[in-house]
Amino acid sequence: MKKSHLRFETEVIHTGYNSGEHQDSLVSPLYQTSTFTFANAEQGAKRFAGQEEGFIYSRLGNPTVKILENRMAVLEKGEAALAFASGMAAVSAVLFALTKTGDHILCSRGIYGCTFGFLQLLKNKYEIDHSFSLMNSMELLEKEIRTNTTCIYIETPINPTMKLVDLELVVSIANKRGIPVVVDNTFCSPYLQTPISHGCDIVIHSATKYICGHGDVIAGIAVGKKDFIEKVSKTTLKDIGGIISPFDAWLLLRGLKTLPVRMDRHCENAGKIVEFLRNSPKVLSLYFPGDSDDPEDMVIMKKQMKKPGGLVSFSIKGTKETAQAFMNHLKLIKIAVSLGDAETLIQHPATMTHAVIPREDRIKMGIEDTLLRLSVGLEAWERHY
Ligand code: LCS
Repeated sequence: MKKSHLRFETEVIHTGYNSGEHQDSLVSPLYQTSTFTFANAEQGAKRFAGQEEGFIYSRLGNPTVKILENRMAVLEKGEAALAFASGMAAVSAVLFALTKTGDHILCSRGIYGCTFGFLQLLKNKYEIDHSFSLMNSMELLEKEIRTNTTCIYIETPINPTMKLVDLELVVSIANKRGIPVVVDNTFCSPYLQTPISHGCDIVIHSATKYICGHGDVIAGIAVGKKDFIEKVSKTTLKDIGGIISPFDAWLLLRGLKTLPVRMDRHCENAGKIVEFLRNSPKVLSLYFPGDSDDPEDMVIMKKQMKKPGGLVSFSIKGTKETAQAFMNHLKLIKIAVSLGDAETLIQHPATMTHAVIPREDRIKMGIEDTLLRLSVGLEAWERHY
């Protein structure tokens, strides 16, 4: 991918689309088609053999999807990207591509519940092992990386505890050992953090969240080097088949145009909520990037994130039932999983997004029964009296 000279706010609108190639349509068209016609049998054969560029069948590529992929590659500072039917389709396709039986994956101490579930599947069915690490010092990482580690998998901020991982620290060790570093960048979007510019190899998104921004699509994205993305495209995407629909790709292209504007507003609103919660006698602890007891967190936040983001977690004084009663008393805020939508959402990780993780592991990750996660929306934060 050519280095772009445009600013992020301009790239989200223009990059990867040339109206001259599409009947001068201002907005990228929706190619809602399953297949593409060949002029003759020889052309079809050439396209299948990779001797001629062009579309074949939408599981192998589609023009609307391609525009989205090209735009995401530039926004994430990568060489190429692939879009998927869900964030989990992206996670599983990337991890399948990086591992084989006998390998080991080193993960941040805290990952999304279904990613945890997929790691269990890899372990039980294919003997691909994993372990969790705080990843907060060279010594620890040196000790925890095994001879059979073929992938380092990170969420930062971690869902839902908002703890941060120092990407440059991990990269400095992973590079020496030639181990690819995968970062799930769902919580930040490329507006707040671009892990590839810190030396990471692959970025994953649940595009369901901030990339879409409107709560009406389930989708995933993977970004990385051209060779790796091509390999995933020709193996774990093509043959497992978790492709995005052209319509969903079109909706993501629409959502992306307002990403910077939305993210600024999410961040501003989250800052107000943090101020409010910090002063509440009902709140036991607050989890927000750069706002923890750990001074290192602020250093990491400033190094790799533009702003702390739109997600706020907090634990409430009392029990699980106290937390549930609090949720039930909310009027405007909706009780729902997912995040990054216009609507402010609240969920209870211990019984919802992270319920599949056994309690003992969940507690080690910092997910107490009284923890609540708010995805701060775009509403006005002040009341109109
Ligand atoms: N990675 C992260 C960090 C996530 O938060 C999620 C979904 C995924 C991957 C999977 O993406 P999906 O397949 O759903 O597009 N996280 C959710 C959450 O926190 N609430 O509901 C879903």
